[in-house]
Amino acid sequence: MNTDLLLIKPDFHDIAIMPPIGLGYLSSILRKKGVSVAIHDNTLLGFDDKRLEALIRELRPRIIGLYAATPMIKRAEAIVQLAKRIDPEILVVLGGPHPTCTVEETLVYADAVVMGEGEETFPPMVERFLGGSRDFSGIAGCAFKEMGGQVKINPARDIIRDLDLLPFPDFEHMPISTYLSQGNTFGITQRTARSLPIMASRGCPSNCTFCQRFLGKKFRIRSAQNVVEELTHWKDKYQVDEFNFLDDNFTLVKKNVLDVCDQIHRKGLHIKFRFPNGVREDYLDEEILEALKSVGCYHLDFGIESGSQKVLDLMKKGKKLEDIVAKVHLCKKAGFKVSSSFLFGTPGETLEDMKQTIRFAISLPLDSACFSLVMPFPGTEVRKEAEAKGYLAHSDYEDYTMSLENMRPPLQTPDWSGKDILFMIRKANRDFFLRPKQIMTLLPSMLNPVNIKRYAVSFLKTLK
Ligand code: B12
Ligand code: SF4
Repeated sequence: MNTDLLLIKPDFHDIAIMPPIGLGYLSSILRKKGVSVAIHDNTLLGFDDKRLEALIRELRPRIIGLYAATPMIKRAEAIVQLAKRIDPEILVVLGGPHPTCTVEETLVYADAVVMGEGEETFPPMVERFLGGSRDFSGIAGCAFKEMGGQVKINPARDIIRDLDLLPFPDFEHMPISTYLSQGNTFGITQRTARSLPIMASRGCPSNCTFCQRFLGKKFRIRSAQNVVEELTHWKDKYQVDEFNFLDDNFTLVKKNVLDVCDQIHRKGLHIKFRFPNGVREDYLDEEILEALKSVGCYHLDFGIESGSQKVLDLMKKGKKLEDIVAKVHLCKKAGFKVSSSFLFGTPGETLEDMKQTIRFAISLPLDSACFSLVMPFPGTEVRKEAEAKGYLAHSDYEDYTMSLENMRPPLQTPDWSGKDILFMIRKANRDFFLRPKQIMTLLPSMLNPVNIKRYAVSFLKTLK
């Protein structure tokens, strides 16, 4: 079989496995242009090199496109090398958060990189390559190696302003029934594993120093009609009634949130949904909460991040502790499950600040919490600071993950070592979760068969 393009998400021990919507968008657009596309999610299918080689030999793609977040970049590089061994003429293009922020590093082994959103940049590259040229000059938003091996970085492409113009992601050519049946929820409090991801908006204007914001600072949202059309489409097609909104900052504009809720209500769509990537609690008020609750939102995930005002300011969160307390109580009163992430290890933070964070997390009526390390991802302000001050312990990207097992923390400062941080995270997990009230709150989710394997086992490891 000859395939024009094979899109791959490399394998990685992900905390949640879901259809990769970014690759899905690229596939939908390219298929409309007559390009033959296959999508292979190795986080789901877990092929070893032998099976990947067999797949590539069977599909004989002319182009391989790989998604990569930072912790999976080494695996992505290994797949590039595998592809090149099979056929050096295959064009290998990388996209996603890591390649976008490490263009030159990535072009040491890849042929080209797409920086940021790919829907407008990748199709002209594919068309040009299938037409016989490897010269991507003049295509904004990409970088590539010229024939002589020199790196050429084209100007950045403007963000996509009207997201309604995009088709829905191509779930039809993904093994959706496997995603839905393999029993994996996105977070311990999720109702069911039979859920699908959706993105209603892109971009975030906030300035958090640890965040990459690689889809841009400018916030754009699809029309409420377009979002609800997509929800209805997947519900009807796959009998799915739960959705995970992956937006960076869905609640930024109140009117948008109310419009989406109103549209769900008008269409009589019965669904459940959550925001596992987090919403900013400071934008929520009683009216928004009531609207969200009335159309099926049952869980709110926040990025409170710290219980120290000094650290919140260092992170440039733009929040006050007292407001956070008030909002968490408001959301609980409105009947939502509430959880939050907390980050340890911002440069300038002390061990005392971390203890304050643990006390703060315990003082809030949270259903769940996730304590992890600040990671100096390329492209973030934290990384620039760490490099300037000599705080970077190493750049072994496989360790830039939330999994604590055998992890070597990539940051150390005069206030703490990597070992101190790991100790604090384990202490936070023990102090927060091993309380009778918390155990009772989480027990039903922990005993849920879809969660027991993935969460209960890995959670117990974080307490050691
Ligand atoms: C859902 C999600 C997850 C899910 C699944 C990820 C997935 N992609 O399937 C889970 C929960 C597993 C997860 C885990 C992690 N995540 Co996450 N996640 C997200 C989230 C919220 C949405 C991803 C998404 O679907 N985006 C929407 C689509 C449209 O964008 P996209 O997939 O990037 O694709 C577009 C472009 O990147 C580009 N593109 C992508 N791939 C390709 C390939 C080719 C060939 C081309 C040409 C173009 C291209 O075109 C696409 C269309 O425009 C993003 C935030 C965000 N705004 O993206 C964070 C984000 C990707 N995650 C992030 C992080 C930090 C993590 C973790 C490292 C957390 C941790 N410490 O463990 C882990 C590790 C992930 C890994 N596998 O390596 C960071 C990435 C930082 C980095 N440099 O890696 C992000 C950007 C959040 C942030 N703002 O900091 N994540
Ligand atoms: S962490 Fe959230 S609020 Fe902060 S910049 Fe990133 S997406 Fe925006």
